Amino acid sequence: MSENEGTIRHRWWKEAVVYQIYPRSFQDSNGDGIGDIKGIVTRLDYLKGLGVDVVWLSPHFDSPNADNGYDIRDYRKVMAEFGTMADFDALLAGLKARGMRLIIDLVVNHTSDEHAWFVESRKSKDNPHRDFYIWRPGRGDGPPNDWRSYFSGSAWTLDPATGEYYLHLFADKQPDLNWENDHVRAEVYDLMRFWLDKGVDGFRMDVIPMISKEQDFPDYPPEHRERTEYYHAVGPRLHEFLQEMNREVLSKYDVMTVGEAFGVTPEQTPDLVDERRGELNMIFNFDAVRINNDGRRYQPWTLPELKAVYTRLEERTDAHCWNTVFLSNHDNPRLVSSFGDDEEPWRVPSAKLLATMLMTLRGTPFVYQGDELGMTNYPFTAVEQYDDIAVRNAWKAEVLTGRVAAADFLADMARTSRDHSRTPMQWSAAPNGGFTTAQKAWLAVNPNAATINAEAALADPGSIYHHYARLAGLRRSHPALIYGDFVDVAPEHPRLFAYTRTLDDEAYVVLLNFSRQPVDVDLPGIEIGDLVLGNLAPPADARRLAGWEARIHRRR
Ligand code: ISL
Ligand code: CA
Repeated sequence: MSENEGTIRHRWWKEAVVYQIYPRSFQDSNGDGIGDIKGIVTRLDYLKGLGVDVVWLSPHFDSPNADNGYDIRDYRKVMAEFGTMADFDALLAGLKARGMRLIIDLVVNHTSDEHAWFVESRKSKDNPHRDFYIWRPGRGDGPPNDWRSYFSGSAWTLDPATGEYYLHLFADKQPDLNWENDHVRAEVYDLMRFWLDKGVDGFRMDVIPMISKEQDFPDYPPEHRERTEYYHAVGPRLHEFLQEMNREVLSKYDVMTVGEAFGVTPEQTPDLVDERRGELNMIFNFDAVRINNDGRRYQPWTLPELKAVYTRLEERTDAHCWNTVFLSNHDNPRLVSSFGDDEEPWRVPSAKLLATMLMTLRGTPFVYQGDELGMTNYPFTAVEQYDDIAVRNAWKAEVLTGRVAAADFLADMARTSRDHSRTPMQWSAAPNGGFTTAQKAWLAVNPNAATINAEAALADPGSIYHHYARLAGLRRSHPALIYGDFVDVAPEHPRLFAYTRTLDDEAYVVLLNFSRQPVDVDLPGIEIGDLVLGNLAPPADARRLAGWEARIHRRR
């Protein structure tokens, strides 16, 4: 906050632009329809040209893919479909050679049920690995408590071998590790060292706030029955575990960490990221990305609500904390379809507007693959077209039981499904968007690849891709856009997001028109200054924004 501004410490990960790669959907190199590491290696110059500093690679580990790699069978092995350890090493070397860094996904709330630890654990009650997971006897004829899986149904599955239930907050093929067990924590720290010693630059930590569980396993408290993530994210030993992890491992390396803080409120954020606590560098707060859906149902949203999220976060995190900025990832629909306007001719300007916002809000920006092309949601119409376990399980639990009408379910999914972001990258107008030479990609390519693709974007200086590159360059060379104070100067305006970023005597005004209609900029007491970068041809009237216009001005 302003009074502490001078004390903010400069860190490479605060200055970085991070790009998320979902390897299954990025680039296939061997024609099997599945993206792979060799494919990524062929696209490193594309990333460098975009202005990427850090790549976050979604899970690349050996996995039976019940949840596309978020169910890990062997933490020290590369998924065969993605390639070999030599391929991974080549990726790391190729990134470093271009001055980029790599962070990988740390998925240690749970493993796959095919992990050797779980295979052992389920064998008998006295197996040495029994206590690596969370086993409890049932209550009456049912599970131990009322906890629900995020992929529908109970979070407990009865295992016939021993007649006990194991806990899985996600799919039944994703049993939760028992973090109370010292051996589990030691194993996790060890696998972290394995990858850090290879030279990776940090971790994105999957659902990390959920690792600690209340040991008497009570039913949900009434206030958390609906949004259970706010219960699971505040387990009693969370901070103790993270401080131990930091002491034992992270503090020994110059790395960055970002926690996927599903269920953490802005008020709780400093507990995880205040640098004096020695836990994480930053977290993903879900308030913005989930403003129009709860992960399942679509809900209408307004711009003042979205703006308020950023102000609330800003007010709760002082100079010892750092935030992230993201509005999409592999668990959410496409950026331009969710927050912009994916109808032509608004798609390009609105995608550039969103890029402007990501790169100029206060925090490390995370760009999800394909958003730099303005890729849109896929026109899904039938349940068979979806791959995601979340959709398939919810269909069974809600539609096949008659609780939700098929048409309503499909209408929600057409707006909220995770698969929108998982359709393959659109590299060119070639069949399957140039993603694969196979007849069929693992998930259908959006038919609009014929026009929305990287080849076209690279050739067009006015493309969304090149706008990202310009924004990344601007951010990199102007500390006020990184470390500067953030103030929303028109919080109530229904269509205009206008904010200042100020550091010492350098000040920017960012103006974003979130609508098709022009907006008059009337900001009493705010001098706008000179135009630095906009998404449309320079305006005739500096005080009027055209539909979806986005501008960065610099005050003298
Ligand atoms: O997208 C969701 C449900 O459809 C979220 O609830 C999501 O599961 C939650 O944000 C946690 O996400 C992470 O952990 C999951 C994995 O499926 C997601 O891909 C991952 O990002 C379990 O590992
Ligand atoms: Ca492949």
